[in-house]
Amino acid sequence: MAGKIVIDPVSRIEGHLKIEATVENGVVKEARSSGMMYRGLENILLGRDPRDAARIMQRVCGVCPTSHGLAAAFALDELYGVQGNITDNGRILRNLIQGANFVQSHILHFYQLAALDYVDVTAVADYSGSDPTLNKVRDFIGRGHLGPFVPRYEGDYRLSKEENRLAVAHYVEALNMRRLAHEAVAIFGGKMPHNMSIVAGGATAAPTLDKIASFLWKMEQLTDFIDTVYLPDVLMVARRYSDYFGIGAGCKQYLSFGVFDMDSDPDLTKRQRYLPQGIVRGSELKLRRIDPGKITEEVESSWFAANGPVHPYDGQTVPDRDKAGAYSWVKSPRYDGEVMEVGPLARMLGAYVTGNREVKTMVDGVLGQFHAGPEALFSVLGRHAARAIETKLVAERLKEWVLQLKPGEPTFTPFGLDVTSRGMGLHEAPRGALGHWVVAEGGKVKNYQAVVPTTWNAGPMDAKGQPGPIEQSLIGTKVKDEKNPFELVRIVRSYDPCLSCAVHVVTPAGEDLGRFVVG
Ligand code: NFE
Ligand code: MG
Repeated sequence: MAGKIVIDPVSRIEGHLKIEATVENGVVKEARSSGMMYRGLENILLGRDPRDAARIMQRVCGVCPTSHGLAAAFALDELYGVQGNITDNGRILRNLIQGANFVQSHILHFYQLAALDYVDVTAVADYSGSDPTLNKVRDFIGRGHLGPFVPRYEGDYRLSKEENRLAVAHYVEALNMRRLAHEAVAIFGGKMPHNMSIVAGGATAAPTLDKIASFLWKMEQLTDFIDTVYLPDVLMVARRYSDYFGIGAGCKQYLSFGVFDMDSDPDLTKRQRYLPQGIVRGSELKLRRIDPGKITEEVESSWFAANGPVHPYDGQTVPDRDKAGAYSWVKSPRYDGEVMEVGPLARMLGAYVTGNREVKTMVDGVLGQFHAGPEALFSVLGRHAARAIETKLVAERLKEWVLQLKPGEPTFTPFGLDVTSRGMGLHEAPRGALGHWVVAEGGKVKNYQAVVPTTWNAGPMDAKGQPGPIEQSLIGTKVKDEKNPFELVRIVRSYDPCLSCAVHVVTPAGEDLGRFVVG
């Protein structure tokens, strides 16, 4: 028996992703991950003042704009030659803006995007207690539509009624927590989404005592939520669905560019970062250094004019919607020709194998509860656990870092504008490794390329026939009911894909590049 499962769009992610899985005798044999929307921000930058990149590139996405602002700023730091002269205030402000966004994004992912794969909201339908939130949700779903709580995948909801109700109440509370985290970004970022503060040469916000106190207070409330709600909820789901420690492994090769600068070493590959840079292979559990020269993108299976595997400095973004054999607007990034998974799991593995004590204690604590070894991390639940642990770590660090700001001291280092040069910004977004590469001539952008976390994770097959990480995670998965493929959506969502980011490439004239039926 062979059949094809098409999920289009995969909802409760950001952007437009289509998944196709060929299933034989109940097991996925082939899988295709397709980005179904063409954008084009890299091309918008051509001919502009390079400083615009730190504003325009944030428009890639409303979920992780801080990361694009910061990746652009890192690339521009190098372009303008100030990468070794970022002040402590500038460095810390960037970390605070970025870190508060991580906290928001991870809470968003677990509750608003992923939780409903495991939590049955209909358990609230006959609620008769006094919790006002649950009463509101009961009345809402009692009107006959489940609104944001769909699609549901019947057949495998395993929490008890009480656990389901608790999780639904936390789903609503998480919205308030995300507001707090957004406000924390805006304290030093000016606004969220699309902060105005991260710029080449540092940051522009003035670190005043009232802002420091306000940021700290918000982080206190957030760490309380992470400790008492988010981490326990992830463990609750993990206990009921512990088989998902063995599902969705994927390529088992992990790449991180590192994040949260601890110094301003001019070489981004030497800079001390709180979460380290490097590659971890599941087979050896060691952190290996990265050579950024080995990063390439190719378009073998993407709707772009072919130019082979090329380094991003030489990359092009030329759409070709009629290309034979192509099936995605996402390109295929590779490191030294190899497929790499990026994201919180990659970062936590990097910290784990380099002996970060806190990470080791937390990761071993979770694995110990399930009598599992580190290989259990290469899984759907491994990704959720890594994300939750990272949220806790980052929120705790933010409370320390904000107290290191120096009110009254400079946040920004000036530079000259007439450059013919280039710059690389390697950095981590909540969803993983993010790189921006800029080439300028006579003070104007000549080329701009971004290689984005979801491009790594959701990219299609390359010329060597290697499927992308999400595709590899799907292949080999057992599907119980082809009409109700909950296993597949759980795998896809564990990556927290964002297709707005992955397909960041709009034609200036707004040309209609293709029409797709969304079924
Ligand atoms: Ni649109 Fe993004 C993050 C970036 S994902 S969310 O995190 O960069 O590819
Ligand atoms: Mg790109």
